[in-house]
Amino acid sequence: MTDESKRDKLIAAKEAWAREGRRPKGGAEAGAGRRLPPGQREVHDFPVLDLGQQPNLSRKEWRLSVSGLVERPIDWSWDDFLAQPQVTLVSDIHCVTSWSRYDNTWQGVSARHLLDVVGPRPEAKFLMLKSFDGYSTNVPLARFAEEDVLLAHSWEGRALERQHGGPVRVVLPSLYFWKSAKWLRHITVMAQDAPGFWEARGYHMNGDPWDEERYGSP
Ligand SMILES: Nc1nc2c(c(=O)[nH]1)N[C@H]1C(S)=C(S)[C@@H](COP(=O)(O)O)O[C@H]1N2
Ligand SMILES: [Mo]
Repeated sequence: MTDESKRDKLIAAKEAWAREGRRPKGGAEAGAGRRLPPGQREVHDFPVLDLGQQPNLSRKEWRLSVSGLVERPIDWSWDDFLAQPQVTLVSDIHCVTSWSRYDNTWQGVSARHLLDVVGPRPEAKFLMLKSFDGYSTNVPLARFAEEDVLLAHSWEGRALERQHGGPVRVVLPSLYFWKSAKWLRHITVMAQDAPGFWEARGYHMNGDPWDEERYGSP
């Protein structure tokens, strides 16, 4: 099979699950006050999920731009990015395909700092995250502005591997992991919500794992 047809098959399968509203069976640990959201199971490896085309970018080639409803648009090189204050944050991953991975240590630039730099306008309510592989995903500005969100360049003390989104990915722990764009390229700040890649194919617009917002928002 060609890469192209493999990718089409994968996308078709996920669209079908989204149509069926397929929902993993709730694990024994699921429930109020628990660390594991409903329908999730803990894993100890770190699965790789993407569209099958992993951009091969050096840090020199990488750039990040932010535009839309902001006071001060940016276009950062790697050096600009590294010149920002750096944070280390530990968080859990919850993937909509039902795996969760606890205690991931990430290092990079906090989303709050990025927002301070660009200054969202009062009418700004949503972001579209866009990646070097053509992927996109929408997130509420309020979620992106939470304390534990970052643009990560390292995981467990090492440069983030290409397969996990290096040079830089978003890490947004309070939503399912499809919202954490790998190979981040651009952020558009918007007043109205709009669907990203999977959201246009039946995934939930918001994606909160505690409310099991997996598929089929109106
Ligand atoms: N650019 C890009 N980011 C992406 C994806 C993708 O296909 N392209 N897949 C998403 C999905 S569905 C998941 S579950 C996570 C997987 O991240 P991982 O491969 O590091 O586990 O990345 C998300 N970010
Ligand atoms: Mo995912």
